[in-house]
Amino acid sequence: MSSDLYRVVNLGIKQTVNQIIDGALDSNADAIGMSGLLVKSTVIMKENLQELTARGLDQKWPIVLGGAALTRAYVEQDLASMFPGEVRYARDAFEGLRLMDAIMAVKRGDEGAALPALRERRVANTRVKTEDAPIDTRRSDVALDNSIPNPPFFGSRVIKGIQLSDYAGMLDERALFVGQWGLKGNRGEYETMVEEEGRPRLRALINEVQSKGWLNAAVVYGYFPCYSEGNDLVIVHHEGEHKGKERTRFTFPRQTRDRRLCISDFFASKESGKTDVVAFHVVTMGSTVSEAAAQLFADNNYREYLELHGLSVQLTEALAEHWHARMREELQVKSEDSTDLQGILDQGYRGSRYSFGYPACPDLEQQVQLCELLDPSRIGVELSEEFQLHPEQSTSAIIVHHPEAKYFNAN
Ligand code: B12
Repeated sequence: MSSDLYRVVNLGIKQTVNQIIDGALDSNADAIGMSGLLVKSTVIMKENLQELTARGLDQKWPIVLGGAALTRAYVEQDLASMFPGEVRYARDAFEGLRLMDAIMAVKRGDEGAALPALRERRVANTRVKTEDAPIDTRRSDVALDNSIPNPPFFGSRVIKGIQLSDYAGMLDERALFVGQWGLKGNRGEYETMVEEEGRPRLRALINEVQSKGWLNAAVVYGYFPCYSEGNDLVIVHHEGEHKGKERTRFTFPRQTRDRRLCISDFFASKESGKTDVVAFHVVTMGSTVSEAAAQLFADNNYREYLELHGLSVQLTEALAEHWHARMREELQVKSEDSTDLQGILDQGYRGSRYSFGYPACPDLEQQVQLCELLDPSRIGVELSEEFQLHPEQSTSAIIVHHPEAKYFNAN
């Protein structure tokens, strides 16, 4: 299959719809592509399409959308039904290219040329609207007789200057090489690429970022007394005049099917009279590496940008994994850990580390309570109005010790 050559004018991240329209007009674009990584971007995509329509520009450019936050159904059913122009979803860059070929064929007026059909709505949405249904707060069958570990302290602590050698062992090479750097091939080819390109480049890049002092790994973490109440997890004060009284609460969604799991079920209930313990952390690689990556991007050094950005985000994950392991050690449950890295990456340990925005706790807004408890500004991390952490190379989590706690989808 052959493709035309396309010039991509990269406008950069967090552009307003007006900047996108101006960019498309300035460069006389044939199509507009937008990428959405976080839930919030699904709303922004919709608003952008509405704005294009309001300005009478909906027929001017076909729109191609992609990114982890979007799904084919959302783009080709929900968005397509409100956008008079053409909008399509691209699962990856290759589908983006195929779409561009079709878009250009239509534009040239090639005989029989057409954009791929929109995905059809397969089943009518028969699920009862949850807003009208009473919220199910009945506990699931999660065991209640688990032991509750003793944390080494209550409250939060800040750890700075963590050495790369401490957490580099948790780096998920596959996620880096395949997911970020785009090394792909069949099994044998992939191994050769990893040996000949991936690992040598990784070693060189790690030496470079270390010698330049770009990595400033830091963590803020803590343990808090708590109990569950229905779908809520209630955090209580551990000291002072309000000791034992409610400090803040998180509300988690409950599955409507399967085991009807809800994160709060993993904690001792109010009625049990027991006090349980929950942990949280925020980890960051610091802002220097973010700025270095942004500079490469601004200088049009895309390959270097892709490599540095990819490494820095995977190191963020590695740091989160490493600190979670430290916390299991502190809670004295680490003896249950899997002995190899893949086992650890597949949650081969007691409990789980959930991040707000992930399927078991999709509500990003609850990062607010988490940040109140930990005050990550002490490691230079701020929560934006859109509940994103800055610098980008940061991640937060709620750490649950219950042996039955594993990833699940709350929908
Ligand atoms: C790496 C990663 C991170 C990294 C870096 C994130 C980053 N800014 O790059 C770190 C560890 C920092 C991170 C943190 C968080 N993350 Co994260 N993360 C991921 C992960 C595992 C991979 C994303 C990635 O880099 N993929 C590689 C790139 C190259 O792929 P891509 O972006 O999908 O793009 C490809 C295609 O989608 C397509 N494409 C994309 N856009 C476009 C556009 C066009 C026009 C076309 C043609 C194609 C196209 O082409 C690309 C190449 O194939 C995803 C899960 C996943 N598997 O996608 C979650 C994910 C993005 N993260 C998620 C969440 C919730 C978070 C946190 C909020 C968690 C938390 N509470 O801390 C934080 C937020 C951080 C912040 N600063 O606010 C959620 C987002 C959920 C949502 N729908 O909003 C995801 C989807 C995980 C999940 N399954 O729930 N994360």
